[in-house]
Amino acid sequence: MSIQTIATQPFLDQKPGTSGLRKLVSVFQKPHYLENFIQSIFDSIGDIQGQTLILGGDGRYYNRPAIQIILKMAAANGIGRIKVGQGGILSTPATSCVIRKYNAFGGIVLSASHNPGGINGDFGVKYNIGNGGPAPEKVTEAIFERTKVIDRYQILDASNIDLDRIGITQLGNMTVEVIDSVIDYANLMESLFDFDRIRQLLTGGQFRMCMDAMHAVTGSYAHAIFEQRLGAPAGTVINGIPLEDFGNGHPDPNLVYAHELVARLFGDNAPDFGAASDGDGDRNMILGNHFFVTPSDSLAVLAANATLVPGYRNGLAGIARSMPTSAAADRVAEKLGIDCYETPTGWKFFGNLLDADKATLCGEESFGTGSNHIREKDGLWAVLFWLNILAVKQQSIASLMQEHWQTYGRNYYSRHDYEGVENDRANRLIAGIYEAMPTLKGKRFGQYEVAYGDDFSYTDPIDGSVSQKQGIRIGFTDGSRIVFRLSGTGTQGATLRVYLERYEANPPQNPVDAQIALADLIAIADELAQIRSLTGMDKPTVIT
Ligand code: VG1
Ligand code: CO
Repeated sequence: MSIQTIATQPFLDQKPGTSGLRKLVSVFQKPHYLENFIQSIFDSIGDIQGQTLILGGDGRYYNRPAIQIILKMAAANGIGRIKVGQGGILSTPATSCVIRKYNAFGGIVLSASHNPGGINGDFGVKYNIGNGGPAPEKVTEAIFERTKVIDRYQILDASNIDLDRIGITQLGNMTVEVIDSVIDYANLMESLFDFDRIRQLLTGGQFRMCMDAMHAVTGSYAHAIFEQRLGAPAGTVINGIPLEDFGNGHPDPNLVYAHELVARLFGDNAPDFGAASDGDGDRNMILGNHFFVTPSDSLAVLAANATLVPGYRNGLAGIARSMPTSAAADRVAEKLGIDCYETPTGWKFFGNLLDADKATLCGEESFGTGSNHIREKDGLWAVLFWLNILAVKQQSIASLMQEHWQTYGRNYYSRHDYEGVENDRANRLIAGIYEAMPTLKGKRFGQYEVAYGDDFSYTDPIDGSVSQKQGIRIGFTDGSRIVFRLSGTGTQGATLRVYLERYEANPPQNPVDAQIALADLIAIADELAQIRSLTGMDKPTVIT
């Protein structure tokens, strides 16, 4: 086995987005493309000689070949040991858990998360640091700078490792340990939640749940946790076999893409509880019988009820949410007398707050919720948290939400996505809002008056790093908000995200549909940004 040094040339499009580098599979398959990016990671993260790394992915197409390449490159670059998930599988939260448990130097997650997979779909690579969380911007920027000048990479000339057999193999001077993908993560979950109580709920014959793994990585974890450890009836987990193309689906747990689950929860004889997770297992959608819980409300409910759950019995140090996420959690924080932090979009911004114990729970409107148990958002953790609360309160989701809104008021909230917009058109739209911004203050739109318009900028309270241009906010005098952002995870064209929010202190007993409650703001967003005329679309592609 010899180390080969291969000459290469930079690719100029390897800038990591909101969550790692995501491209079409065909792009990653170009000669040297993956290798350049991996070598750039190894060249940018400090002294890795003899260190331990964690490696795994969401099982999408190209996962296995990519893992073999990365193992050989790691061995050639002097890494001491790699723990790799069996079959190349590790969900994003499980990777974070394993990095922390074994004090690894960092980890590589192969995933494009909620983006479609398969030979014509997307692939992705992200690097996580030693705290288990996504690399902060200064690291991803260093990696990007390196990709622009890279001229060689190192790889071991060796045969492939058997990824399916648990055990230890030598690859040159490096030890490869194939580990069970699920056990460490499942044990962590069992340490946080009252499994006995959840088991009673799931086996008592009264309560029925359905967990849609969307043929993505969560399948393995959900079977082990719900059906084996918690005794839920077989069939509780649907679409539970991970497939390389996610069964041709779009593994994004929202009302549009998780249609099978939505049909069950909004159909006849619906279960009491439904949940779905995304490609790499870090997102979650929570549904009740004929009821959708917005992720922003979900964060607020978990925070308000946290002390019912063993792992959070002693209360919360603070809450953090991304800027576009609704302020529902802020209301809870206020009542609890704890701080609520507002960060840019992307889990990497929560890492410092969690490490410094400023925040215990974190959440994003994009179906991401998590806590200080790891440093990633965590889909199944959120599902178990909800189940633990429901097991204690013995209440339906609808009545729990209704009670929550009566106590805290309701933040009507919705996100409208316009996917696949031509880049030029999207840029023109954003430029148009910028142009209008200086004259917006004081302007009236029906009953709404603009209080401020700005581009969100964040100064990390722990390390002082500044992140600018994180989304345009238009705030109104009554506290309502419209936020505009372009996605940083898509791979084709641009995705415009419009976030709409309005607060009502005394919402009616019978819940009002958010789209109706937000109708005026939806019209104002269109007037402000000329969405329909500039995108050429008369309605969003996804509404959540
Ligand atoms: C989206 C979400 C963001 C999330 C990111 C990664 O980013 O809006 O909240 O952190 O995806 O999630 P963007 O830039 O497309 O809006 V995942 O589950 O795709 O790793
Ligand atoms: Co994800």
